[in-house]
Amino acid sequence: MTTAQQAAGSAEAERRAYYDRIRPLNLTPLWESLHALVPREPQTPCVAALWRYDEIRPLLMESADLITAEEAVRRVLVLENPAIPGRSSITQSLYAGLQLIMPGEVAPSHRHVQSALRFIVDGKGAYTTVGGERTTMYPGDFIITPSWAWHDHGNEGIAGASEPVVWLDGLDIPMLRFFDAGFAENDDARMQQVARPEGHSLARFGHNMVPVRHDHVSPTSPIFNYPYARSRDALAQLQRQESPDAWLGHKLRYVNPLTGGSPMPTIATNLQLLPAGFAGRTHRATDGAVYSVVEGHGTAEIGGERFAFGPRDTFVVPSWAPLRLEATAETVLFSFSDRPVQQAMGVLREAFLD
Ligand code: GTQ
Repeated sequence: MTTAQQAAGSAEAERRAYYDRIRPLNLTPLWESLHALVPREPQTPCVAALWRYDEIRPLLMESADLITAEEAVRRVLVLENPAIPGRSSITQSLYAGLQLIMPGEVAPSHRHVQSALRFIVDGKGAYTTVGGERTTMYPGDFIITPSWAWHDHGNEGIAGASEPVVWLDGLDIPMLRFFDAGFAENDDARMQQVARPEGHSLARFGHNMVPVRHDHVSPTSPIFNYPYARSRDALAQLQRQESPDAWLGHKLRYVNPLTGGSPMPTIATNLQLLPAGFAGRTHRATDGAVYSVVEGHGTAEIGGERFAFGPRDTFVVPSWAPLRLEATAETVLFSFSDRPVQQAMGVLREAFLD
């Protein structure tokens, strides 16, 4: 050992001894962790993952034999990012789960500070009641439960048919946990009184017009069901009338008609169409995103790893992971992310590569 090495070794030993002495005082040296705390670029612990609906559906149906929606309160299989098990998180900031409601069941009324979105994946004829207005669910509908709004779900069927209904829940649960700002309460009644006719919010706010006199002050959109039929129609027309973006295909974001911003203060939502044969270029963004496949087949190449997807599958793209989308058949993807929060903080970054 050289003299220089000996000197370095004893300096290191002195430092360790010093760290040992300051630890009982709840002190730690920044210089040992600075690079990890302030990384050169995002270093998410999360990984890309895909959940195949064909694999999950039988397990979801099995859960209906184990527990009722009433007893479970919400009968949901949580989609956990495989790299951070036990945290009920699909990304660091977002929660996702697949909720099942069987014909005749009720998921009782409650409210919480956490905002929720429902993206209907399978089956029709369930409803959710939000703040006294009911909406019937059809596959592909994007439905919002605003922060602190009473909500109960049920499944009474429609047009004489009744079937299990499954939707993707997206919530800002990890964000609220981060801020330690969560409150929740159960309703006295199992189901809310319906106070307004179905479709009332959409009639008032959903036609590029808003009532001249209204008292909607919440940061969440006054529209709480963005029906698939309408959104899909817009994409079909765009596909006929313009060429797709080389990175995103035909991608529309949902808006709050009162602000032009995202319908939920904490979560952005999008619907995009990839024409058959689409081979997208690579892009990345600091908002990791959750995708639900509505129609079609293709491949998501995430950080170099290829995931083949089909209808009703869910996949997650971690923050800053390069994403390239390909479609073998005409494909429609719903997605959500924490983009509005990053925009409010002025930290959102994205890059369009290739
Ligand atoms: O439907 O209210 O997936 O409160 C997680 C928490 C759904 C809901 C979830 C919830 C709900």
